[in-house]
Amino acid sequence: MGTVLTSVIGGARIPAGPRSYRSTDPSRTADLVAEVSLADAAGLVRACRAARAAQDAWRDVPAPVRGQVVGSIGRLVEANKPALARVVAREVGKPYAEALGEVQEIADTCAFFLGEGRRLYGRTVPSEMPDKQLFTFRDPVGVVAVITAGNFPVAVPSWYIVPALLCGNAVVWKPAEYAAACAEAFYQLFAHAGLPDGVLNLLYADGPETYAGLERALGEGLVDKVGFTGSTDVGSRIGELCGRHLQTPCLELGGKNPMVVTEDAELPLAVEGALFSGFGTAGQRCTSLGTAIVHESLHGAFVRQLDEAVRAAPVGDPFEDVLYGPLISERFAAGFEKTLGWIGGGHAVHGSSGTGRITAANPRAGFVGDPEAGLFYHPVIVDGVGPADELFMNETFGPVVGVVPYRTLDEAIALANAPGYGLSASIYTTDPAKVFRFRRRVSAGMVSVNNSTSGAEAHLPFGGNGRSGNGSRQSGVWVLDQFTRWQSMNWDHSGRLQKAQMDVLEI
Ligand code: UN1
Repeated sequence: MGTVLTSVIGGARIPAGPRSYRSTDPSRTADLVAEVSLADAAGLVRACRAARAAQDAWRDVPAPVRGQVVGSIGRLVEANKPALARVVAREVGKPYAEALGEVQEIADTCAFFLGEGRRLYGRTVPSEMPDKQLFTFRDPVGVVAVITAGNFPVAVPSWYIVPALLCGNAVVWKPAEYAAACAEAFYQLFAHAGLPDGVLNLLYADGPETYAGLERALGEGLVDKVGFTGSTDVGSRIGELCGRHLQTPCLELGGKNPMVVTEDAELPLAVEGALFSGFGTAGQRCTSLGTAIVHESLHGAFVRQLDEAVRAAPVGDPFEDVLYGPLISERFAAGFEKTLGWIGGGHAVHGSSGTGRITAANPRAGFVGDPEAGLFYHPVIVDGVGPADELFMNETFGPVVGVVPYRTLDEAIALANAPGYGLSASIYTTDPAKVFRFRRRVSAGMVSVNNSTSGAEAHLPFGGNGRSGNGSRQSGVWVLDQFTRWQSMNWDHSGRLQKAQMDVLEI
């Protein structure tokens, strides 16, 4: 009987409660990775209170010193990179090489915000009156509730938690329960870097209790900002809840990310990009490729070459050299099964020796590991999709890529925008005029040129439009506007009452 992980509120572990979740290895679902005790709504409210109490002192720690703490976190993460990556590969089935990259993304984020602690600039602004000076200051918002998914169980949390802490906020973090061991390891590294108790609270809970707790905490004025990464449906519920309390959350939701391949594109490059972003991470990135929109002159060759590339790519055990491993958990597998049901009679299916679960009875060439033991799925290419198909219109979160031919660039852009998401979009072309027309007209927070839809760098604004989010952006300096509020100050040293707009100097 192993230890049951419990939440940490105000620096102390809370006792295990009656409900727990068993997080298993998706490559060997019979193997337990962590058992985690689930807190209830009242636990989340208590965590927010502890955060509120701790934030008071943390906000007064000078920002460069908070930056030093962030720097220590980054160094600890670097020093423990292989160990943390192993937990990620084991618990969510991400290939180990990708997991190392994910851990690197935390270190990169810390490196960026270490320096930001010495900036956090405000401005001095001239006044319209003499002997008066205007200033702006960035202040922390207060308590930030962070709710994250398990497909990037450590990098994406760091995009919220690191800048939120640097800005002087306290955080209550609710990780995905199916990535509890990743969350625990991440928390341990942060706790050892010298954060005062209560500045980062870790709350293991399921969705319904989190929502109920958040509703109460917002009602009691205990939460000042919500950061959420997850599905569009849950994101819109969280957005509604925050709106009732006049808050704008930071929402990073789904994607149905298009790749346009123009008639002048370098085809092998486009095929390589489609393979990586469509099937890498088993298609479980919010930036994964949804649909390849390919000029009719290249369409046949593109499908053929992608089909060949997919068939040659090894799939299986994430600790081997594979393109992708299992789906993250039974819940993700069930969601993907539903998606596969969208494939209809009018579609041409390529890419594999089958659709659905890979088993010994339904094998796949190049499979590494034990297909019966885990949540492994065939890679699927579905040709001939269009706006009338669910598969074209909705996020799939699994190893399936749609393909559709087009004639004119404007037709391709219309197809790219049709599903109404707006996270990441890519164009493969050698024509700069097409690049700029595409960039202007496509609805996407992130555009790639001759590069795949996934793999954003950690210091550029990250976020989407439409069904992908509410326009908020994470990462780099842009995220500072999520976790700080501007305060303006005017200081009159004239020794008399000068009235704005009324006592303006005439010359
Ligand atoms: C996500 O899937 O939630 O751009 C984030 C990428 C990664 C992050 C994906 N750096 O693909």
